Amino acid sequence: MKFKNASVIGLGYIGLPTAAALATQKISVLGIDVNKQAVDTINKGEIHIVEPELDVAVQAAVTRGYLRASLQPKPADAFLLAVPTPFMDDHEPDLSYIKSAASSIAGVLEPGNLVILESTSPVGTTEKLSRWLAEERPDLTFPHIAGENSDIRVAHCPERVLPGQVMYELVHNDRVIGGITPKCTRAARSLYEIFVRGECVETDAKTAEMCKLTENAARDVNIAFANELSLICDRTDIDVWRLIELANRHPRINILQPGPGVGGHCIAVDPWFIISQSRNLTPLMQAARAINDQKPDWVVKKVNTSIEQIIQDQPQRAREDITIACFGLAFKADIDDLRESPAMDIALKLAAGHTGTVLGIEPNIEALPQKLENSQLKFESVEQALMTADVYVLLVDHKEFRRFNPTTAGKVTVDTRGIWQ
Ligand code: SAJ
Repeated sequence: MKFKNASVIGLGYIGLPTAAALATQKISVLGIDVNKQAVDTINKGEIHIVEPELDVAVQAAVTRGYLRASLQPKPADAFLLAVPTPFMDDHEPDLSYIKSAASSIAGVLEPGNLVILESTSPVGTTEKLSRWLAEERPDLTFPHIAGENSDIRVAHCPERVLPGQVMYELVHNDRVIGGITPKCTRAARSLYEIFVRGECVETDAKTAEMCKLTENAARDVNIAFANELSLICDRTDIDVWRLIELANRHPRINILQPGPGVGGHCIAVDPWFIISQSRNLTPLMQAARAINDQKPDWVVKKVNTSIEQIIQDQPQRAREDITIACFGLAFKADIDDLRESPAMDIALKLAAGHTGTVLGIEPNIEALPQKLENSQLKFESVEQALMTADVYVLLVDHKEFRRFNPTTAGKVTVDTRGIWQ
């Protein structure tokens, strides 16, 4: 299948880089988003999210006329849906963004079009997408009913890029591509081969859906193992990071790193898409979720124990005179993303429970988000925090925090990432 143009629905952390990657290969791309500000920003050749090298790619694509953003879909050869798939309060997946994206493109579909779901989705969602489109376009045929002879091809190709390395991984990672029929798979593959240098591996839609969920669930289970080890090692006074380093010297062992908990919108979310469809078959994944979700509370307790220790050692110290500094608020190293961050959760819990000052240090942002202005957490610079803190809590292994080590200066530290060990 040949493509002259494509439309990407959802211009966030995945959609915008994908749109730019296609546009770089001289495919004329129309990006669609419900956020007018994002649309206006992109049309100026600028970006509304933080991701290395994305600014240059978007600016070049817009300047050369290959990328444009709009609130309204238009006909195109291919449509890529890259919208969020969060979960609801009961951990059931929320597919409403996919449904409304489907609804927004249904009216402009034409025979021969390809529709690709990129969003991480529970097994069966690609077929649901095909059904939703069919309901809105009874004049067209879709692969879940018409099979290989359908007017429209529908496939799943989950994104797998790591925030912070998106532009590189988008091009170099292998892609798993699963259509509702083999013809759908091949059509999607010919689109990705335009910009992907990794291998484009063919499968069916269900396997592709499960593959993406499996990758993130595997990472969650592995991190949970590391987090469980960190609790055991804390009690037995063993350096867990050294322990893991030594164990990983075994040629068939590769344990990940413990931390303050698992954050972001993927690893802590996607296992639920498997669990919610197979509750009785997923005790391991459920245990991993529980272990990783409980880690922030364990860290809060650990900090409180350190404060007790200071007061015990220096009875003249009042609790309200003790300053806690939380180094890092983002959900992982060297990014500015505070959403679903265990570090932020810990800092806010400490701020709410401690009678003294609690400082939040995050070199990747200018100020705390407005909604936190009334919290007890005080935004502070690294330098100022280093001068005033009594308890140093390392929550994110940002490069800025590797340049000093309060442990060597005899300070009280709670290091959840092992960089000051
Ligand atoms: N974390 C640890 N210990 C580790 C690794 C990570 O505690 O050893 C924590 C991080 O600090 C963070 C969380 O896990 O809080 C998630 O970070 P991450 O770097 O593991 O993953 P994400 O969410 O940035 O991106 C993941 C990636 N998936 C895998 O590596 C299997 C990425 O490739 C996916 O594209 C992305 O999810 C996604 O969108 O699904």
